[in-house]
Amino acid sequence: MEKQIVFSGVQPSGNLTLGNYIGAIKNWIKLQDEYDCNFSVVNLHAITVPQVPANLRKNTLEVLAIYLAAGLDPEKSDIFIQSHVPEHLELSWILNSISYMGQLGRMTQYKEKSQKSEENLNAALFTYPVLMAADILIYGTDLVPVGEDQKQHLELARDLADRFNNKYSETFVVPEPLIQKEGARIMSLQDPTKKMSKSDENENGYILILDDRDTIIRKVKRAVTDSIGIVQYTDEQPGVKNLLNIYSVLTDRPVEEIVKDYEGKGYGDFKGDLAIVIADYLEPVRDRYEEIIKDKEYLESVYKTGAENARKKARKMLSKVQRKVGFIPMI
Ligand code: ATP
Ligand code: LTN
Repeated sequence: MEKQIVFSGVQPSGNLTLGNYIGAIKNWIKLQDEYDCNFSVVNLHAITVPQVPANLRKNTLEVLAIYLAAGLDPEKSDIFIQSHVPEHLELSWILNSISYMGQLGRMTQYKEKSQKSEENLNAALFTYPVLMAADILIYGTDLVPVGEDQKQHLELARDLADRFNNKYSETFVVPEPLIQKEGARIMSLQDPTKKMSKSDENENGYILILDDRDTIIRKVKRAVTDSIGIVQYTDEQPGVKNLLNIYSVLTDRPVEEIVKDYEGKGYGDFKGDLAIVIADYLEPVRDRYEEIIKDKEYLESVYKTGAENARKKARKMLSKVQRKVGFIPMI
């Protein structure tokens, strides 16, 4: 039987957080044996908000190195930089022609980000989810492992696949989101009603995958909790709830068991132990990262091979789509 197809990506729009790791990358690792996987550093998406070119360049290689340090294996998966596979953009133009302005205007991420940049609102931010749909549909993707915040974009990708299939005949697979129940939405350590985000202006709100031990301990200690003072899992204590979620995913232990361990103990003990759990978890990733990021030749070989393989697959789908919409092949 043919393997099912997986696609996912992270934007090189800053340093990756524990939220990106738990919500996305960590879940990709275990898919590699069972699925035909494609993982991309989605730099075309990153320029929908202002970027300093030198930083974008640096972040792109950093994200790639984090992928590899986390355990993505170029022998098993195609790992590539989005702009090296321009077919995504060609498909995205065609999908734009069947996308409704109204639906794009209702995307939560667009609404949030456009408010932040009102005076200089760019068109790419608006059509961003169409490019994301192209990323996914061009590989005939069955499954898209993402965090909770991407659910709406995935719904759009599904709509576009359906709409195209109905208008031009069966072409695209309608993809399913793969959202892990635990850790789908890691919250900010400073405001547990907001998601942990790499673009947060308060650096105490997030833990970076590459943060050192002391920084991790300091940030966890400063995490906002409440005055109730009991380690328990309830909506009235969103800060503690978030910390328990992180603890549980990283140790693979049920929340109830962890809550029991802290019966009669305060937040100090709990946070102290959690900081060590996080630091121990990230340390080997950071060590591998330090090795990989130095090896530019290796990084180049990974993204070059990844893009070559991805392009072969992408071209096939693109030609099919072009034929269906009435474009004449050159030869
Ligand atoms: P930004 O905050 O700059 O908008 P981001 O941190 O959301 O970006 P993305 O590149 O947009 O990062 O997301 C990459 C992946 O990480 C997506 O699958 C997304 O769902 C997941 N993700 C991001 N933040 C979290 C979080 N706080 N909890 C769980 N998953 C997350
Ligand atoms: N929109 C995503 C990043 C992204 C993506 C994708 C995720 C771009 N293309 C395709 C999954 C599949 C984000 O902002 N997290």
